[in-house]
Amino acid sequence: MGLLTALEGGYGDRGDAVVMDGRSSSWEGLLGAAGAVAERAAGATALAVLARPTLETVAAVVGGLLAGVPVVPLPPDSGPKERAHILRDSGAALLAVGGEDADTDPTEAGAGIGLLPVDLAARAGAAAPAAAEPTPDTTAFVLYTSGTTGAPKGAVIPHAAVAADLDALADAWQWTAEDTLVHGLPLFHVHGLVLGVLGALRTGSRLVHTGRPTPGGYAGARGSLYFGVPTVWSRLAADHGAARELGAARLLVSGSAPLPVPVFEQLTALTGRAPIERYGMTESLITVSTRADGERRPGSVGLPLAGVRTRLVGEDGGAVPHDGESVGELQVAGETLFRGYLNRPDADAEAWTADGWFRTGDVAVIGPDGFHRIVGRASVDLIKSGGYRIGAGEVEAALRDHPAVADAAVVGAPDGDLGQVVVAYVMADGPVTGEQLTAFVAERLSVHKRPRRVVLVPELPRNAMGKVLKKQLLDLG
Ligand code: MLC
Ligand code: AMP
Repeated sequence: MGLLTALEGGYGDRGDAVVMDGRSSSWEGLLGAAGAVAERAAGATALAVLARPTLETVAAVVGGLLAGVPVVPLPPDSGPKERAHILRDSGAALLAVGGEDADTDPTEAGAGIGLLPVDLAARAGAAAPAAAEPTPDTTAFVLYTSGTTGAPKGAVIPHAAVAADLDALADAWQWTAEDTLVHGLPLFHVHGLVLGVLGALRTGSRLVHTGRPTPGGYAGARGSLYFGVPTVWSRLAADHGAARELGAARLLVSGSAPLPVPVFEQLTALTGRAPIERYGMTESLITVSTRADGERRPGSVGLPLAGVRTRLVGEDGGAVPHDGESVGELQVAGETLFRGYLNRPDADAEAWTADGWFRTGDVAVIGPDGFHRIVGRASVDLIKSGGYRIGAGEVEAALRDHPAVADAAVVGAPDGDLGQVVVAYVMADGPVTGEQLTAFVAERLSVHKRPRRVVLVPELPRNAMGKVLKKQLLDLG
């Protein structure tokens, strides 16, 4: 049996598997459409999927996985610069598109890339040879994620890591086929796609995707298990009526960024349910979580999942005690880890320790009871806004492409709604407005990477080495 045990294992008589974009698909229908994709994709180097939140996207992703072809989700709002990088770097031979994108001009996909229109009514041909079962070591995904500098890096994630992570989460959250999972997260990241789609198809729980993660959408969906990023939970906590509706749910799960303690408390008061908080990364999948049957402590992400090991390392490379006070860089090891970055031996060399642990770049504290608290990031150049990871360097490079920009420095400023917002400090040498620069970035990269605020400055503060002093910029406001 492959990765999607419930889907492949005959849940065909249990009604709707997935409700998304106002339509629904049975387990059998989804498997049929995915089988047709698998038939077309078999043998391809990689299958890129234009990842709108639609049933076609789900069928395309499942089809790629069934065929043992690496799936490369493409953010639907990514501009030409980001899209060209992902398609070129991943070596994708095919781009799966659904419904509204089916008549995309093939030249738009890029030279040598074929379009694979996804048809939900399609079924694999009767004569189709059964696809050889992908081995655990087969690449499931190449997920593009931002580093501090440069273009996004492709994290290579094997089937075995996804399976191990979903099973560990099912154990921690008592997640079963009896659940109805609800979320409205994007389908091109770990949270919305790996947990939010494959988790349902592996456990056999029904999935209701709300399109966008709005309080009203969540309240109306009547699920037992809800996923959200902290921005979603803080917007929900501000809508008392919607929040109370979620009191009927079994588990509310927050992740992708720190859940502020006041939001944890408001949510608990309004729903009668203390949220589960869990921690993860694209590269490691989810590694630490509180448990359905355990304590849920505000400000804490809980304990390592089954199969995951964690440790804290100090700046001198020495072990940091798990005393609930000492901070160190969090390093992780275990079955859920990615294999490395595609085409980036330099990034691999930085990310892995000599003894095989992955450096998360997050700074944490571990208590004597094993509970983990994430206290920040080692670099100011990785920004988390609305749960999206945004590299300051990539936004700076996009700004510098503008003819009126002499130089730019990007920081993440604290924000009550999004956690952090992207703020750009720009030295201009021509006439340009902040709105124009925001639109310029939104057109080239994914829309969520656009600066929400642009400050035109005569000079950027620098140290003696010429390095921009980002902490000083943050103090400027
Ligand atoms: C706005 N829009 C623009 C624009 N400005 N379009 C073009 N140009 C501009 N200048 C449009 C957008 O396309 C969008 O359209 C709409 O305006 C609103 O977009 P937004 O302003 O970006 O929405 P916002 O309210 O900021 O979104 C908040 C949010 C979102 C919470 C809904 O940030 C979100 O979905 N976050 C989830 C991130 C996530 O899943 N992270 C997981 C990473 S995995 P339209 O048409 O779309 O409405 C990970 C591992 C782990 O971290 O641990 O989980
Ligand atoms: P991404 O690669 O988009 O998956 O982002 C991973 C990063 O999100 C981590 O390195 C953390 O900085 C952050 N993150 C994820 N979950 C949490 C959490 N529960 N608390 C704090 N930070 C988190």
